[in-house]
Amino acid sequence: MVAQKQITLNKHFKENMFRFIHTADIHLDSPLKSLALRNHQIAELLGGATRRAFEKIIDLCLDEHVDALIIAGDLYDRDLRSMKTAAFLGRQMRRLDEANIRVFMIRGNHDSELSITQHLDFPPNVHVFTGHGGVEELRDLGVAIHGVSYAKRQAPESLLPKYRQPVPGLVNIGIMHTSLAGTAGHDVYAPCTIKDLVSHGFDYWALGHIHQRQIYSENPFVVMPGIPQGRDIGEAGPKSVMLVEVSNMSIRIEERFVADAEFRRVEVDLTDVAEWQMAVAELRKTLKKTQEAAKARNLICRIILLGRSPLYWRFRRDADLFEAEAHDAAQQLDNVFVDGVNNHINPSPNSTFDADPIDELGDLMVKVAKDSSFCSKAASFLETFLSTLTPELRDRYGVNQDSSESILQHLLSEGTADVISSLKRSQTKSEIN
Ligand SMILES: [Mn+2]
Repeated sequence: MVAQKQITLNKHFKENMFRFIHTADIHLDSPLKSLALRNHQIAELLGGATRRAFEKIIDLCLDEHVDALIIAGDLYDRDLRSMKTAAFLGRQMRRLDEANIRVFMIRGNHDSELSITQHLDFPPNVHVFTGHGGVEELRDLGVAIHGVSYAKRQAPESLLPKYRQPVPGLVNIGIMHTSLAGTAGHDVYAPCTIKDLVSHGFDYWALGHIHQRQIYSENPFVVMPGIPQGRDIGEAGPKSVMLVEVSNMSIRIEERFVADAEFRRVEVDLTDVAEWQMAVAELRKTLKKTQEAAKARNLICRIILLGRSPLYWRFRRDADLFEAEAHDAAQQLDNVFVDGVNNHINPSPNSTFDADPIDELGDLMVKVAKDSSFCSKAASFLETFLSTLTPELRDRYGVNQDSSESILQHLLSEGTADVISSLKRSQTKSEIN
């Protein structure tokens, strides 16, 4: 089911209809993140995914016979160095031109006016707003489209003052690339508030920049469509564009899924699962269900193992074996891939304190790791170790007192568990021999 929402315009709008697709942040041909490169199948899949998603957006424009495509910035990822990217874009834009579909786009921080190192050969249906901003009036269709491009990569001030007032008697659409009020720890780009946008008097704000889709306001519409193709597990979930219809004094929006590959975090709860084969069966079942719910043809999963399980030590010891099982399970479903397994299993209460001497040793080690005199000795050892590192590596391991304390705790608990699981491994080996 697609999400649909509608507002009523309190102004006269002509009989005719105006329909458009709103997208942003395509980041065409953006380089692969290092994680994807570890798995050649995923690397191959993601290598062409932004292009395939863009092609699907063009297909959707043609299938729906829309009047226009609106791109709210960051169409490509960085200065357009590749002739191949430019040629691809030109081809796709010409497909729209042949169908009399217009394109209205602005440049964002990734594809600002300054970053264009090669001339884009766009057909005449494409209108790119400049850094000064402007308005395109389509009087026959009853709409006015406003846009302002990024002149430079940075936009520390609000761009809203550059937008004209709404054109009276027309439905006004504003295209803006903005980080809105911003998130702590991130640079701001053309900062402004939802309230500022709402009070400007436009009927639909077509935003871009934030990769997570969100409808910030419904009257008027203030819409961030999100990235149409996720590029790593940080951009998980179904990805889409907005199909917008202006007609009969109303605006209706509809979400349409376009991603070629979808990332998902797949949680597998192994509470009380005591047999390895049962854990594998649970994983297979969960993968199948996830595939059925996915919106894209290809699915890239990050498996998250959870719960309190008697298999805790086995999973710690045989993590590589379970990862191989996960790849095998994925391979048996078409177009499903696993980009990693995160083990967050906890020991079940009755598996920790049995008569096994190694478990008893583990219990003792956990207690010792909490002892204050042990901790201060370990801390001074860590300090000595950190002082032997290069400054860059030291930065990665924490630069202040608080972070080195949490690193110490992390190392102690991980180290304890690793020692126990490797002792268990040698115990198993000696049993076999
Ligand atoms: Mn951006």
